[in-house]
Amino acid sequence: MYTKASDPTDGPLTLEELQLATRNRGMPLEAMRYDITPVGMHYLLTHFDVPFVDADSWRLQVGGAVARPFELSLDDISAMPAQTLAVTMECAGNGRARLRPRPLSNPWLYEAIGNAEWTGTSLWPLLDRAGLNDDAVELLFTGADRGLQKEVEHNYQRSLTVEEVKRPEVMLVYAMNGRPLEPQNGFPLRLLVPGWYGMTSVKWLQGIEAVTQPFTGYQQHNTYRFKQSADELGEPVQRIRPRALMVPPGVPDYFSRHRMVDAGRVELIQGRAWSGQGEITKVEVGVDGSWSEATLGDSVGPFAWRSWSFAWEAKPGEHTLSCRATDSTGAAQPIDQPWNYQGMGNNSVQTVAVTVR
Ligand SMILES: Nc1nc2c(c(=O)[nH]1)N[C@H]1C(S)=C(S)[C@@H](COP(=O)(O)O)O[C@H]1N2
Ligand SMILES: [Mo]
Repeated sequence: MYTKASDPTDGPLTLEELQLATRNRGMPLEAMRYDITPVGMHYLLTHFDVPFVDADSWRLQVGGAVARPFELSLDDISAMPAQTLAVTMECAGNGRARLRPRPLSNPWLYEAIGNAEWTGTSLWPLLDRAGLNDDAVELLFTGADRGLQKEVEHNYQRSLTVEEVKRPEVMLVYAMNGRPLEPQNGFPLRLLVPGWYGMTSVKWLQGIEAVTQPFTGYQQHNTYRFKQSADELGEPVQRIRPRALMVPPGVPDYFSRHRMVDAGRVELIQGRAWSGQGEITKVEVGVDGSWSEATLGDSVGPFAWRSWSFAWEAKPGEHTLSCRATDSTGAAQPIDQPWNYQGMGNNSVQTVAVTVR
């Protein structure tokens, strides 16, 4: 029987969730050893189908409430001043599958993250060239992919306020880790909004339209909301909440992923921490519920994760390791996350069970 996605569940994973999970892979947490996530290990989230885009005939349309609408080819955009930025991206639904009851959508645990090096051109100079009308309030970004969600058919679209797109780090990107975007990451061009959860960084971008009313389309109004029930509008999900994750220590059991560590030596627990709200100022590691500060390493860039490490004297027995980040706004990760209807922004602390033998 088909389980409606509006019925949150704490039952077994449904085939629909599995179907989404096999299309939308996560980043294996051991990949946090790399400063820059290899493209093939970066997480993926695609709502509909990956569209087939012919780069030669593709054009980006810039229009709406502007004085001078225009279109650009990929060559035009590649010829503009380029910047490269390491940016940690995270899906707003990361952690969803740990909420009870479990909201039905892509069932992420911890792994909807990646830190790529993106190359492109800053968006604001382009909008300046188009000349925004005085009554323009938002920019609407349209992707080439199309499908239905809750019976509403639409192209994937998200908007941002004029204020937000003035940030120089908001860019149109055509390369990831020095290579043209892969089809699944938005070839030939995507928006990149550092600091915001991933849904804002529209892939397969084909249009940018200045609008005079706030956009109320499906991906803006019906989803990406912190809310308690279907009929509530709720607050919009925007910036990435602080999170620390650890590289799973020792070796795993294949099926359960339970970790085994050898006793009699100091185990270096390491990981990454990030926040879209401000710099990471503290990471703590919990060993069986008792917390100590980890040593912070460098940040890979102003919008990228920061490394951390902690020397653990592993004594024989069963242990629970946890990690918790705090950012410069004072926000810290909760131990228990209050439930929300769509399973958004669950940044509760990671716990890893370890057997020391
Ligand atoms: N056009 C389009 N853009 C999109 C999406 C999509 O389904 N279609 N998914 C969004 C979401 S929810 C996330 S988390 C990121 C994921 O980017 P990635 O697959 O390159 O990691 O892309 C965003 N941009
Ligand atoms: Mo997402």
